[in-house]
Amino acid sequence: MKILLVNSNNDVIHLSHSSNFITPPIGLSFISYPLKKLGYNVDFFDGSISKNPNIDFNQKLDNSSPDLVGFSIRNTDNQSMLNPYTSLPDINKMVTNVVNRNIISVLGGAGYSVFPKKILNNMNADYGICDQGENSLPELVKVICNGTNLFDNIPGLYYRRGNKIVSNLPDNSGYKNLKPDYELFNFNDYKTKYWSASIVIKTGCPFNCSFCDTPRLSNKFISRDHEEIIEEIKFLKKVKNIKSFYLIDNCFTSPIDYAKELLYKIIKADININIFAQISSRKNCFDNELFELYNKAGGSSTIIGADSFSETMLSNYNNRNNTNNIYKCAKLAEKYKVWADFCWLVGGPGENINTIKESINFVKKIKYHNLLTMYGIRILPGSPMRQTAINEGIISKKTDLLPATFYFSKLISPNYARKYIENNLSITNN
Ligand code: B12
Ligand code: SF4
Repeated sequence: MKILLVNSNNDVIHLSHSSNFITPPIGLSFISYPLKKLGYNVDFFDGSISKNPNIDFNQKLDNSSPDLVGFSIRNTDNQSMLNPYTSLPDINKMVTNVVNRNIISVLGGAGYSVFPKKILNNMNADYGICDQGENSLPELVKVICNGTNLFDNIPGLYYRRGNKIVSNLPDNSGYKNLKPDYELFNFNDYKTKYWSASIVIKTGCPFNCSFCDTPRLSNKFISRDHEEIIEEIKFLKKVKNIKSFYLIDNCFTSPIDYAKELLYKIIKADININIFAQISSRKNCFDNELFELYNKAGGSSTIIGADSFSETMLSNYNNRNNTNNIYKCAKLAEKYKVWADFCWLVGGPGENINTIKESINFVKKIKYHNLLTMYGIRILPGSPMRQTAINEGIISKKTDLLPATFYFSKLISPNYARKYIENNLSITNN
């Protein structure tokens, strides 16, 4: 069977505000490896770096003649209330092209997994796989090849039974003992000024911030072994000449000992690379030693998780952090010359002119490289924010959240908040 894997988000054109955020399709590389190992012929197309994705994709289908196309949907939308863009209509054009050619279609990816049933239904594809796909897609391909229709044991599979879409529980076991296929794509296509490759460190999260749905994947951290990570970095440096790495981890410095040990091992391995990871500003997630190790391991930039600089808002987001910690973390970044980007949300429950003034006053006391300001909270189905929005009458229980829907505090208007912030701070809006 010939399989074509497609990175379907049209990022270069539409997510250009985050051009530093180009993401190598490592999810697909984790899927390609076992497929090739089973002897399947695997080809690749990337709509995220094509200027004419539909034309180029059509040509790819003509040349490659696949029996099955797997679409990776990383983002359903850009989560921006001010400049909204949804990727789904463009992706649907590609899926429809495949469906019309009677080629088997399978959907997957982080964005798809937020709305697995709805997207499968709307796009008329044959199958969807929610969450991790490296075991499920090869399993599905085997079942299709054998013609057994034994779908029940394929984790995360969404498929049609009669008029209904039925599903199995997903695989969220993390990335231990798994190999990515680094021959699938060319890393040079995804170079940013911060990183060229991404390495999974851990998945899941035990925190429960009200706007986030990551704990849906796992409410505890699932960490990879340090040795496995170092081997992957060494391989990419030696074979692909990659020198800068994004460490995929929602909360890299929690638990702090795991992070310090990894940084220490990177230093000891003497591989001379640059790293970029999100440093958490929560209590016990940073100290002098952490920043020193981060710096020595090649970390000269970071995003410091903050979400707000107002005590009230941090508490309203159930962030389990306070401004004192954020301040100390920012000061340490300054001391160790780590360029820090901060990202904050404006407009959550209880946001008003006073909480905004509080945040602005705080920001004036710290040094930052970029301050990424996101207005409104994209309501995600699995997040506690959905219930808050229902309670406040912003959405109902039946509201379809696939078209990007945002929460914004009724205590201040988005335009007023934006103008006030722009008049008082130098920022990057989103
Ligand atoms: C790390 C990360 C980032 C980093 C990426 C850095 C990098 N170098 O890659 C940064 C901070 C830059 C980032 C930016 C953004 N991100 Co982000 N990010 C993530 C995060 C935490 C992990 C993604 C990841 O790499 N996972 C590890 C890889 C191995 O897994 P994977 O890609 O998911 O692939 C697996 C499965 O999905 C599946 N799979 C994938 N493709 C396919 C295809 C088929 C056919 C099948 C069967 C299965 C399958 O199998 C794979 C292997 O197991 C996710 C959270 C999450 N829930 O995953 C959010 C997430 C993907 N990001 C999200 C968003 C919105 C964004 C931004 C748009 C934010 C913004 N406003 O700027 C940008 C977009 C950037 C871009 N160009 O795409 C959302 C998307 C939600 C949605 N509804 O669309 C997520 C899900 C977070 C969330 N819950 O809100 N992000
Ligand atoms: S925002 Fe970050 S820390 Fe909070 S629950 Fe989500 S992944 Fe965890």
